[in-house]
Amino acid sequence: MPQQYNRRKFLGSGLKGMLVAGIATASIPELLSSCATSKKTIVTTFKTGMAQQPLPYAFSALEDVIDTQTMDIHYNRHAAGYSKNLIEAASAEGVSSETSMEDLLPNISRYTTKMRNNAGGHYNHELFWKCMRPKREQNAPTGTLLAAIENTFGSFEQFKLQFANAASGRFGSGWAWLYMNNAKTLMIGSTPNQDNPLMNVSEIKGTPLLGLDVWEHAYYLKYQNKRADYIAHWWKVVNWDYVSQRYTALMS
Ligand code: MN3
Repeated sequence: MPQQYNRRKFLGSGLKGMLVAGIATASIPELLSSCATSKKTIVTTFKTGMAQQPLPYAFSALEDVIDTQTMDIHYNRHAAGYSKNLIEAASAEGVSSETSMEDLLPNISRYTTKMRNNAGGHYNHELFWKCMRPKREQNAPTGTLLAAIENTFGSFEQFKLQFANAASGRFGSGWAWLYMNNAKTLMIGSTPNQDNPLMNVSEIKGTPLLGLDVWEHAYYLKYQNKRADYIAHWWKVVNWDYVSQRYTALMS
C-alpha cells in the first residue's frame, strides 16, 4: 500500500482506538492539535521563500528538450528579476522578507501590481524548476498520483491532451497548471501573465502540483512560434516524483 495511506490509516485508527479504549491521557483538542502539527510539517516542505534557490540541475541538463542558453537566460535574467523585484516590493509595502509565497499569494489583492507580478513570477518559476529533471523517453506518473489522474481525466493520455490544450490555448503569456482545488479534486487550468491558482484574484483557485511556463521566453530560442512542439517535448522532462510528493502532502 502507498506509504501515505498507511500513515493516514494509522493516525485515524490510533486516535479512534485511544478514544474508544478510554485510555487517552491527552484531551481531544490536544490530540487534534498534534495531528495538525504533523500535517503542517509535511506541507511546510513546500513553503516558498522570497530568495531564488539554486537550480537543482545544470543549465544543460534538460537538453535537448530545453536548450542550455534558454535555461541560463530564463533562470539568471527572468526568474532572478522576479525574486529581486519581489523583495523590493515587499520592503516598500511592509511585508516581512520571511513571508512565504503560500501565505502571501492568497492575499495578493491587498498589494500593488508590482507585488502581484513578481510574487507570482517568483513562485511560479521556483515551482517550474523543481517540476523538471533530465529527460526520459518513457516518462509518466505512477502509484496514487497516476490512479488519481486516471480517475479524474480518464487516462494519462487524456490528461496530457487536456493539459496541452490549456497550455496552447492560453493567449499571450501565462501558465498551464495541474492543481488541486479546495475540494481536493485534480483540475487543469491556465492563468495569464504570472498569476497562479494560489492568488485570490485568480479565476481558478487551488494549489499547483505542476506548472508549465508558456511565456515565449521559455521556449522561443529553440521552438520559435511553435508552442505546441515545446509542450509536446516538455513531457519528457517532467519530474513526476516531485509532482507526486506534492500530491501526497496535499492529500494527507
Ligand atoms: Mn518564465
